[in-house]
Amino acid sequence: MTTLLLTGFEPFGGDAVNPSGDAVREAAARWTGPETLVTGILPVTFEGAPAQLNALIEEHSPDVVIATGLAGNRSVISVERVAVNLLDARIADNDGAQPVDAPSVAGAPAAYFATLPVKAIARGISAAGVPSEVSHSAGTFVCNHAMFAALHAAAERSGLRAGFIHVPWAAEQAPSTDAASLPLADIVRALEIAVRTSLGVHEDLPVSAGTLS
Ligand code: PCA
Repeated sequence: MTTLLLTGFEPFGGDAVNPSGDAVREAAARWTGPETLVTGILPVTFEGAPAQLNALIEEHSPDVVIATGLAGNRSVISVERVAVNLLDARIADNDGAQPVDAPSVAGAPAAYFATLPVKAIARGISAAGVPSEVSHSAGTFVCNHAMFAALHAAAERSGLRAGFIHVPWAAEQAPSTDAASLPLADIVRALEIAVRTSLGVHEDLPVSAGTLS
């Protein structure tokens, strides 16, 4: 049985909601299989997020991991391509921890690339009418840390593929009317397309999704 682990995050930074967690819960409620979809909502803590993610991987032995989180300054669905082995927190996490210039995993490579078909995922989401792009930075906070943990696990477990998706605010919950946002239903749809594409596509598209600067 093929199993996919899809995670979102709890709220952080004083916000009451996190659209990644809401979208993951909604995607789980709508899931029709036939693959097994396991979901989890991770704490926004440097200690807890990788610990919980690794525990879910141990427990369920998924074939694919897609972790998701909020990027409140972005207006499109960002399919992350790179996780860096660096923690540099501009704000404290939900434990009050604020590491600066620490490794995500000591002794691991400087970076990992996502092992999901990031271009096919971004194209598929855009083709469904939801704006999406391939992103080359997941930041240096807890989301990058979780993505690095997932890819570190994937490097050590044969057959596991992993990646990360940042989502904008959900329009229904955006903290201000100025904040870029997408309807929650569009975010849910984007995650469903990411799940289906990750399960069905093993070689990414031979097209550029690069940037000049
Ligand atoms: N976004 C944060 C951490 C949790 C979340 O949803 C980030 O981008 O690192």
